[in-house]
Amino acid sequence: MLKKEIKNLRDEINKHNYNYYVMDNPTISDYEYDALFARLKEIEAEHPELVTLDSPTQRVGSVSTGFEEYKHKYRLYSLDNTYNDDELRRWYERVQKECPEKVELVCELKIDGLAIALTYNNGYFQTGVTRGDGIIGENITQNLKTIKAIPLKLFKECDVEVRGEIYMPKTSFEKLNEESKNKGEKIFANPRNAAAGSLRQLDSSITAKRDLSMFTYTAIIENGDYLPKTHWDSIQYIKELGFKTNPNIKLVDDIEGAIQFCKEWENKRFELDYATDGVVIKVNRLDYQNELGFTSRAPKWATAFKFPPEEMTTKLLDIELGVGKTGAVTPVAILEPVNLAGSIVSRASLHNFDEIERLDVRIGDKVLIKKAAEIIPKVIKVVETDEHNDLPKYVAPKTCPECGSPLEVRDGEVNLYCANENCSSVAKAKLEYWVSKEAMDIDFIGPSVISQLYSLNLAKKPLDLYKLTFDDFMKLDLVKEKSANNMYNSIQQSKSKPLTRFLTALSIRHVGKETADLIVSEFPTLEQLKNVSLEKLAKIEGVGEKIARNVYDYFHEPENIKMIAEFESLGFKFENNNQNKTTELAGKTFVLTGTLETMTRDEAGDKIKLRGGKTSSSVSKNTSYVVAGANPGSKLDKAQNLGVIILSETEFLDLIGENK
Ligand code: 0OW
Repeated sequence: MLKKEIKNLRDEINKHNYNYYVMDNPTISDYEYDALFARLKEIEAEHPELVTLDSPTQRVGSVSTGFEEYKHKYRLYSLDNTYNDDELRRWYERVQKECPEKVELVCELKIDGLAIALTYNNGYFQTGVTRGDGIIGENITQNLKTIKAIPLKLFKECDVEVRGEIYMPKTSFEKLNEESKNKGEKIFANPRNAAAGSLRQLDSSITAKRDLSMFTYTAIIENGDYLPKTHWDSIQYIKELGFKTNPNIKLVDDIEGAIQFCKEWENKRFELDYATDGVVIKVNRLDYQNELGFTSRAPKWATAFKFPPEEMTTKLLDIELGVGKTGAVTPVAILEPVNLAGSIVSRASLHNFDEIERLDVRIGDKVLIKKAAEIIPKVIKVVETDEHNDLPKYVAPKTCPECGSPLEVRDGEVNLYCANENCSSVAKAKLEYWVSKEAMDIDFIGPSVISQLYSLNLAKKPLDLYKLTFDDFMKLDLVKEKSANNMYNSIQQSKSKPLTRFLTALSIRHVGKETADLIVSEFPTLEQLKNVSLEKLAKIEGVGEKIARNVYDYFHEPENIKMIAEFESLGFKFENNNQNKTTELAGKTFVLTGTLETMTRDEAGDKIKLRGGKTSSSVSKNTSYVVAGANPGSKLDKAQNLGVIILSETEFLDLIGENK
């Protein structure tokens, strides 16, 4: 009897949650809902053995010490962006070229939230993971359970992995910020940050109060009762499973229909109660998606159209000067805080002093700012006012704000540079860059620690970091044993970071992460980097003369040679996966088509590159091999027409000597 009552209560409450949080259609009053919930909790308290995985009481309530890393079973890709109709049409032409029939498209609003992946076994919610870098995310299952748009049990008992976007409704975001302001707590700049901050709470009962929701847009069905043939059908299936999907989705015949959809929602989106920053356009047929495949970071069968940034006017309160790691002194506009495209903005870029001259912008002016591609906003122009002419014209600085040295113009550059290569600001900027995520990614060492190490004369340049002892860190304010240990260890451990990170961290002009990756994939050891010729560097696709010259000169500068030798004597060993690069496939070009059983196309590509081969996305008479997996597409026909050698997956594995 009791078992029956508890099951009825559970199903009843889950049904009301589904109606309210997934279908936006409440079917019970809060009072009645609370009564049911209280009764269920009461019975479960007396009979804990009757609690089930999908009981609504299991949604709240655990404090964790941290989130474990979790390797996604299937990679979460990002999206390439387009910013106007022509780019959209060009994308569609590339897509249509690969597909025999007219390509219809699905248009979805691009929710500006946090991407996550959910796995369900036999219909029960198992794990929820943040996207992370697409390969490794964080397991935040406990926090995701508190989101009622996420079903604990599906309407079908299948094994499936879904992806979607967690978001905080705008109204909830405003309310949360209001409350935080009243409590003197920090406020979030926009709903996406608020959602991210709420999901990263170690105490899931805080997450539970943050009114988060989710739109689901991808399902990977492992053993379901049905395999959709189109994205449109997969969205219907996702709904049948019990997930919330975005209602403003549209199936269109071609790119003109998609452009229409983007125009319609460019302004209509402000009526929605959730933040969107564009439209995601996807090829509808799944066999075509398979055929088109992926680049190294994003699907070729989808693209994001980004809405044009918004503009706002506000008052220019001051102009601050920043000195970067290259010594460039750049002006930053300090603004009266204003809400721009969902974010509170109080700083904007003024680029350089020529720009200030051109705009004739003066402190006290009313200025128009614009969010350019969703990063730091920029000052577009001065808004004509009566006061403008009474304000004093801005005068560019003659000396460095940090060290007082004269500023100089460098050939061909618009920026002003601090002439003093020992300028403390430049040195600190270089140290900050060294430890940053993009470079050596050293935890526990941020700008404030750098600034203290610098002013205490403990570290003036990156090399000094590796000579610091535990006791040195104990000299810093508020640093106790635990964090001194963390700081010391994370610096020491950084000695075994990959060579690409080290090359990036050296701050060679125009050599950031992407370029460093290109160079190291050709020359995977430090020895090779030090001795490679200028010509060979310039030959690397995407590097070119200018950057090759910067790299070559850097490694031939006497004090750099000395510094690098010191790094090596400190025990730097560069682990990277190209150490065992061979040349057995040198001169061979491969095209991969269809789905491989034993690896992704990315992994196959890496194996080919590791053996000195190249991959290409289209078949031509220069193609050496086409590797055809399951459901190959038009590339196979083309290979047959051109007489290119076609390999099955097994034959490919034989060729590379990996057929177990
Ligand atoms: N933010 C979204 C959204 C969407 C995936 C499928 C393969 C690559 C993108 O609303 N509606 N659809 C997709 O499709 N992705 C979306 O967002 C992702 C999260 C991370 C990168 C994209 O922004």
